[in-house]
Amino acid sequence: MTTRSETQSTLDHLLTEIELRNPAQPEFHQAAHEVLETLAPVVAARPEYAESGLIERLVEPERQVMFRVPWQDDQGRVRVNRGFRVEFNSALGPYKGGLRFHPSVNLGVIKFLGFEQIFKNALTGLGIGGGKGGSDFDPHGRSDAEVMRFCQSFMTELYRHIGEHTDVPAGDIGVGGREIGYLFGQYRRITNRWESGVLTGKGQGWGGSLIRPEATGYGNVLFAAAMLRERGEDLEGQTAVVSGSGNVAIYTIEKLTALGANAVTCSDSSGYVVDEKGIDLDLLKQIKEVERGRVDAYAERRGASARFVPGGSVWDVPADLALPSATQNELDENAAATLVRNGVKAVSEGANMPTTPEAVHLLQKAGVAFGPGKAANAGGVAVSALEMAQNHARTSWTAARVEEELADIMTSIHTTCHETAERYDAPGDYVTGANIAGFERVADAMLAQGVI
Ligand code: NDP
Ligand code: 2IT
Repeated sequence: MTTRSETQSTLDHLLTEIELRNPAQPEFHQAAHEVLETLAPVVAARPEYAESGLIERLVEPERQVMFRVPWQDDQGRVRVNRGFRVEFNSALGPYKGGLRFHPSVNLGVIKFLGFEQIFKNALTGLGIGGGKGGSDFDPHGRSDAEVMRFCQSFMTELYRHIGEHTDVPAGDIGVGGREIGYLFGQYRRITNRWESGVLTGKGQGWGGSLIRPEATGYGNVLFAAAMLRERGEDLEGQTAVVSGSGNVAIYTIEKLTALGANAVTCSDSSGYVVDEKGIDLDLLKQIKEVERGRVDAYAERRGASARFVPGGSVWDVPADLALPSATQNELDENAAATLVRNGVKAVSEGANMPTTPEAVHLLQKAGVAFGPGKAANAGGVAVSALEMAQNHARTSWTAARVEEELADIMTSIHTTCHETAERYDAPGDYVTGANIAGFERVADAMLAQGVI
């Protein structure tokens, strides 16, 4: 029997190998580190994992595609971006995961997101593998026509790698309903197939699921509520700080408000808004979803209760709950210390890896309930899988039915993480619970399927 400390040193050695084999990919190293540092108990208890080279296989994507995306801007100038699709693991089902369009995208960023997605998707229990893609294209300030031409060029290469039984992309940062529409239109045109299950996050009326736009934010709030329930509390009357002002942030604020909490902030890369009366969602949706504007416009139009803080850290605002919903590494150790000083009770990740490892440790040490993204934000991909199910059955479910299924899935993910953490002597540690529970599902499928 291998001891946990022997296993940990094997895992540490593997992490060094990962860094050497994947140079200049700090986000991927970070994601691998965060998972591998919690796996020693399960790998020590199940030697077949180490004997079968399972972790070495798991950290190597099954396939990585990189391609040129040429397109013409409104002035007729030719632009060139880089496209990515990392098909990380298909042991549990077709590759599934979003597409991100943001200037910071590179292979390491897509690999971190794809790696996280493997465990997240396993936690949903819905038979989906892990993948992620995107481009360093920056949609900010681009016209609709430019975004359409970019999406068409992107799909002109991507189409040959995806399919309803192969790889099913969806949205992420910079990719919402508009982009999914353009991508779907081009896929259909090139392939001459009505293959609705090839993309999720589609529009209502042509294969999209009700509640998919809301699902990530709603799901994260349900996860936060489940963590609070473990401590004998609920959301009623709690003050919440939310970062971001995109898809995830907006529907996080909507659900928090519906369940009696007061969401007082939102942000974008220009700064943050604090609104003592609680964020007015109609105004925020108008500015962000209709006008595609910046958050300072919110403060300008809202009146005396709101102010815009340029730059600045949204985590300076005192609150009971924090729900980071913008991007990776947006909540660092200093921010975590401030949150703790201000009495935060729970932090639940709507974004992927928004909390730095140092900040996670600080929060956990201070006794704050911490919901890692791969569990807390799994509601989005879960409803994507429900969209695929509806597409396969050529049917569409009511909003009430999808919301009920989403609530059941989030409860089950919470229970799984909670019980797994207890089983491995880490009560209340949702990071360990989520990593081990997701890992076991994928690892057991890989073991059963041979050396793959
Ligand atoms: P959106 O593009 O709709 O919104 C992103 C928001 O985050 C914007 O307010 C944006 O501000 C801000 N943001 C992005 N990058 C940065 C940055 N580098 N610094 C500061 N602010 C930034 O994306 P989503 O809401 O879909 O995604 C938000 C997070 O949630 C991401 O981490 C994503 O991976 C994760 N996620 C998304 C899911 C989904 O279903 N959409 C599912 C699960 C997780 P600005 O416009 O100024 O850039
Ligand atoms: O990070 C994520 O889980 C997403 N961006 C959603 C993926 C999906 O396939 O719905």
